[in-house]
Amino acid sequence: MTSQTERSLVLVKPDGFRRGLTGEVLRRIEAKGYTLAALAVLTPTREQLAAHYAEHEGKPFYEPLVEFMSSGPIAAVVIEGQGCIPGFRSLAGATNPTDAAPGTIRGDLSRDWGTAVQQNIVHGSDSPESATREIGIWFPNL
Ligand code: DAT
Ligand code: MG
Repeated sequence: MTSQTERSLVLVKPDGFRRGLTGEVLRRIEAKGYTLAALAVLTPTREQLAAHYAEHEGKPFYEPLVEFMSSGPIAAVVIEGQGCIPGFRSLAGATNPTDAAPGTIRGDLSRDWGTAVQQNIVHGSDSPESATREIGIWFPNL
């Protein structure tokens, strides 16, 4: 890893995993040129989700978010490459799938299902500090 290389934590959320879209998400990451540094399939515990989503505790969508994220298996992925933190956020698109542009993961593959929490296929770290913290939650041995 060069000094400029960065890593980001990507989650294929239960909606994406359940719908068989993990391969499509990984395809877009690899087609962009980022590499996979770690990959795991697991059902998140509440403890992992409380740590991962600590910044959202107390918000109206927090409980539905934790409920949704623990509803089934996810794919946790560490990706690598210069600029991959903002780069993956661009690939993912806007948080709300209705607003996400066509061509993005959320714009192409999701929609508003009328649920209390947005089901938007993927999570991606939003800063180098978040990436380091989040990778430690999902891959403590990395
Ligand atoms: P992002 O996943 O784009 O970083 P976030 O960190 O603000 O977005 O929120 C975490 C997740 O919570 C997001 O992916 C979907 C859900 N969410 C965010 N804001 C919401 C809202 N106002 N109503 C319903 N769900 C929301
Ligand atoms: Mg976020």
